[in-house]
Amino acid sequence: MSTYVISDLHGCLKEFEAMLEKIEFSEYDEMYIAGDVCDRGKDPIPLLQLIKSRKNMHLIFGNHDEWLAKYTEDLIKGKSDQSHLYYMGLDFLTWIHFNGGLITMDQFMDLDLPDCYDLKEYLDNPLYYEELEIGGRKFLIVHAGLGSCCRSGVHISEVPVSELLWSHIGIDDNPFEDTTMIVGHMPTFLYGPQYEDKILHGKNILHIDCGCVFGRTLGCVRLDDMKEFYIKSTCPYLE
Ligand SMILES: [Mn+2]
Repeated sequence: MSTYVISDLHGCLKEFEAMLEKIEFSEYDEMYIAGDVCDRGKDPIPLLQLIKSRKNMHLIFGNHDEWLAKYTEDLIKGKSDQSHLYYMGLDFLTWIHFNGGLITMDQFMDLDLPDCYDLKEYLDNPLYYEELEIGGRKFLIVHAGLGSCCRSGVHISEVPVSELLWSHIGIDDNPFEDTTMIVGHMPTFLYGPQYEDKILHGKNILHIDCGCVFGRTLGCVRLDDMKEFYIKSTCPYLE
């Protein structure tokens, strides 16, 4: 039995399936998805449904998953009354128009009503972080960072959800001495061209978003032996 962590799938179902094949993922393994399953890529809703259907896949929310969760009720209303969606606020428009939410919204609204409610129920009970101990080594998995709580002595339960979802963490900014952090959110190529296409190792912290949806790679780490696995993205390359 092995434990894997992956992040920022952003609708990249094909690459995720290729990764599952590569790591020979079985019912005896566990997969933690460190947020941002939704938006930008081709298949966010089928991907979310796949993850939801597998007992051994655990979604830790990212900001993009939070966006869908926040608006499921409105989208369900919009299925029978489109005018409902004309009056959504700036945050909704920011999600739909500037952050790749349109495809997620479209695919969600194309679902049958029972499937909409199934997904809504799944998203109504989010996980924002996970602490694991594997082979005597402690791990903390979170989507983005700790924000202003990034200081020694802090406990993860004190960190506001908005920071866990949205903040940016520096390459070496892990305040926990005895715990290895694993984060996504910020594609590694944005830290510099030398970090492109691979998992970035900071001081006791791994940045695992390798920018799959931006045409780079999908990275995955196995916590039992810290072995890394990669799948080349089929998405268009974006600067
Ligand atoms: Mn994110």
